[in-house]
Amino acid sequence: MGKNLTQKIIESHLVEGKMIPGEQIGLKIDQTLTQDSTGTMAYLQLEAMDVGQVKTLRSVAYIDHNMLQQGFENADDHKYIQTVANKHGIYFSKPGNGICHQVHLERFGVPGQTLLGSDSHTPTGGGIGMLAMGAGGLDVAVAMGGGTYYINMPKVLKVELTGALRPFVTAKDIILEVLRILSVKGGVGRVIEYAGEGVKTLSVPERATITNMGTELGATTSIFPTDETTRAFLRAQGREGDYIELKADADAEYDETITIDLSALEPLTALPHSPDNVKTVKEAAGIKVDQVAIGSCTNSSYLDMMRVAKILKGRTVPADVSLVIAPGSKQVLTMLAENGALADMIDAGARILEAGCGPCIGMGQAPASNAVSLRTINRNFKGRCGTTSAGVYIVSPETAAVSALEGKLTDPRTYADRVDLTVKMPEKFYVHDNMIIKPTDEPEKAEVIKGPNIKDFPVNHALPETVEGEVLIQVEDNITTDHIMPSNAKLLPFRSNIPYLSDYCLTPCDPEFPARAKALGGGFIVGGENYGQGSSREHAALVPLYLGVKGVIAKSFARIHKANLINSGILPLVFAHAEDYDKLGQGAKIVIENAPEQVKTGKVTVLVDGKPIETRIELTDKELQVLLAGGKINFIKLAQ
Ligand code: MIC
Ligand code: SF4
Repeated sequence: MGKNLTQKIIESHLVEGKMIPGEQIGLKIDQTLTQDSTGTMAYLQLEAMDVGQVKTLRSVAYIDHNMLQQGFENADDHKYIQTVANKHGIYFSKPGNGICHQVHLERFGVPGQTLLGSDSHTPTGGGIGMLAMGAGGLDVAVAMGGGTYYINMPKVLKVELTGALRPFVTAKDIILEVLRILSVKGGVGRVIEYAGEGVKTLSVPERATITNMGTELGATTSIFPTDETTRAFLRAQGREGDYIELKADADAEYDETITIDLSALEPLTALPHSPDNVKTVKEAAGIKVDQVAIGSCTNSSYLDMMRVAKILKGRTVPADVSLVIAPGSKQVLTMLAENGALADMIDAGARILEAGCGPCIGMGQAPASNAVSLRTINRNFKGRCGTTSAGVYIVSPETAAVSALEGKLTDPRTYADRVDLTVKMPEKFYVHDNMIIKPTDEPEKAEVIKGPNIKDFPVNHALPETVEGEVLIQVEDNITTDHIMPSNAKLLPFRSNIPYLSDYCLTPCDPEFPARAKALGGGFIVGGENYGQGSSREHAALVPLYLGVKGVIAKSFARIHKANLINSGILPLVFAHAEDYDKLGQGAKIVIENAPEQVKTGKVTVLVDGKPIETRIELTDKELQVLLAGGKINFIKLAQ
């Protein structure tokens, strides 16, 4: 039987386990990336583990999220990351060099290698055939130290692409269609592997848009095969030597298959407040638009920006629309500046931001109250843009640019008679890596600088015999890590300061949660389906740990968040009978007796006000050891 591409890369990196879906496998990690908002924790943990020089083929530390420096905090974090990277053999990408995923694709990604990143959109690398996964900072730190990365062997879902996109229909519309079909939970436990005749019609940045936003499906990762298009992209980056051909065997088997006819697709949009709330732009057209933001790791490539510039050229953004554009990297921005496209954008009335995440993570450009904001981003969770009452619509760059000019959500095909969107892929990208700093050859002399904003992270203790406490909060389905640990311009500067962040934990669900958790000395969280979807931020586990949270009982968990809870020694329990959710309202008293013994069996009886309910705890052997030890740091210390 032939193998699919996912199985081939997993097989060549398999350190432990068997490739049977659902079973634990250990993978060798070739490359890692971190960004600044998760990176400080990752490097504090790296230091705590005494890793010395990193053992990967390449590790890169990016600064792209916390770029507003309205106080000393972000600058302190940048300095810490730069100095710690220098000491440990890690390349450092300076603020302004671009968004980690965009830059990594341009300058570092290698087909067929594994990449682990402390950011949920690390699967962007799947656009050039990497097996690229997001994880919590601690798992990335372990991988930097040469440690194995453990996951459950995913199922492989093939998306067969047929036909070719029609003009003004884009890669963003492909992934929105996949989200419409599968939903934000549909990718859980799966790798999404693209195949079929339609693949060759897509450029590398288009493939990367699709694998990037595969994260919103809850997938472990997404991947494209490589071909002459990949080779040409790497050649244009001066890296043809990194190319290898990768594809599934002709008789490869997949666990599931869906087919998408690219020629039948239309421009799509995800309505507030979920990436799977998908409609055609035509259906939603006409809504008055207040703000349009073009950029983010999903859609900030040279090709995206050139098409936007072509739409804007010689036209004007109306008085009541604010258009902001953030190109994805220094490379993209320089090329736009050199060929005049940047001038077309500025002239049309766009506000140009530095190359970074910017509005995507609420770092500035929060819209007005009740505003409608069209964005080319990947997730539109409520409040993430910085304004809770605003509605964010996810669209392609083409739909965004046309709608910005029209002042209302508009099907971009209405411009088909006015604008020719053909953009040639450059034969040579502009390459000048002066904002990528190589680590020192003399690490023993290198000093690590930690400013006062950098505080210790909390460490749990071994799982006790009896675990007890009150239900502190009961929340609904699809709670995101943006709910659990909100991120915005005010909070991001405190990503290295867990005590400070703890006052904001779960406040979008209940502003009283932190005070209650503190007053009761901790307790339990009760969740619905897909608890913890979204970002990889381990702060969504570390902050509850700091507040004394001992367990989360939910209908199901998102992959990365569940791993982060285990790494923090917090029990991720799943209701055996979903209807028991109703018995666990706020204030219910919970007792788990003989906790370690019960956890080992995978079945945990929880006493709720004295009455038993059944829960499951699905752990690999390694995860069980970690949980019993009270988290990964304790587990590693015990092993030393
Ligand atoms: C996001 O898009 O939510 C982030 C901000 O990039 C996060 C990382 C973080 O919370 O710092 C992610 O995707 O993992
Ligand atoms: Fe940055 Fe947004 Fe991408 Fe997260 S999703 S890495 S915040 S651009």
